[in-house]
Amino acid sequence: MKKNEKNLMNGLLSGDRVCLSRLISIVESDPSAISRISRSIKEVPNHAYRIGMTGPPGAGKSTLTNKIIARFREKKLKIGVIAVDPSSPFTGGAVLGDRIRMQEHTLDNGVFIRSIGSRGDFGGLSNSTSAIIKLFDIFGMDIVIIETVGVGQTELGIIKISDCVIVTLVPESGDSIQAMKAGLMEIGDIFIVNKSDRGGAEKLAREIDYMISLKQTTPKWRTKVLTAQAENDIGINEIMDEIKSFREFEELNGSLLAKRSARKISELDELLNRKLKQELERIKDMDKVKKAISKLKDGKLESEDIAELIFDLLKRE
Ligand SMILES: Nc1nc2c(ncn2[C@@H]2O[C@H](COP(=O)(O)OP(=O)(O)O)[C@@H](O)[C@H]2O)c(=O)[nH]1
Ligand SMILES: [Mg+2]
Repeated sequence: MKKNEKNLMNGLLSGDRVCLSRLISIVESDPSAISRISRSIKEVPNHAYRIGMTGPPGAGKSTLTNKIIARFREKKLKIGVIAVDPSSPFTGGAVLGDRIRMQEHTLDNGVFIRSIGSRGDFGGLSNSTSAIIKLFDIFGMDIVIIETVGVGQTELGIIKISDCVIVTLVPESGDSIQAMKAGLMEIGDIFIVNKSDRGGAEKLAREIDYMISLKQTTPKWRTKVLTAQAENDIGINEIMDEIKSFREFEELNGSLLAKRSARKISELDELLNRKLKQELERIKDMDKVKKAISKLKDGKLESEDIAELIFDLLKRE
């Protein structure tokens, strides 16, 4: 591990926010740095409960997050927030919006908010998101909230990194069919119809509830649809209760543990993929590989043959 990283890690472990911030920048530009960092400590605590906040732009995710932070802070819990900006020209202002919405917490030492770009990676989440969550965890956060925009199938990576997914919808953001198309119906553990001051919320809530009742596969847990007015601080206590119930339910029946093990396996998968790709760069005779691949295209070789060839070349290096 690099010397400055070591110093930063010591700072992180002693609760230095500047060190946390600098380490986040390091893993943001090079997500693989997290391997070095987490190897330098005995064990990653895996203590933080991860809440994923998703839904269409403008639904009120940041406003809701802001209120949820306040409730957790009443219990003195430490919270890390990652606001993922989809870096698209259409939603370019999102990061600024998130900052403004959560501004009241920026001076609170128990809250750390970071906005990051998604760079169009799979799942709409950058590779660095998992790494940042790990840093938050080592720092001693009790809760991590990840805010992402959920607009299409490619944005559903949130489910892979969260313990609990909250889907926020609004009456005017389109009907329940829209949400279903975006794949949001499948991923929510809790649904919120926000902006209920605007009318149409009860109807949308009933529609979503009906669709859930058709899809519900876990017999014991019944996903709820709550209505809220984030801006007016209405319905927030009910949301907090629901988060608590869901967490307790999953802790008791073992699903939380199962989810977390599955996540570790998929992390291992990604890590191996990355390492293997790095290994491939060691091959000097790339011309041979390229030629073989062109034969694959015109059907003269099969993919199995090429895989064999590549592994042979690797062994020779
Ligand atoms: N009318 C109404 N507006 C709200 C409510 N909650 C949030 N908003 C507004 O909706 C806009 C988008 O909120 P924001 O939290 O940035 O949405 P995000 O893009 O999902 O994070 C902001 O102007 C908020 O003030 C609500 O309950 N009622
Ligand atoms: Mg937002």
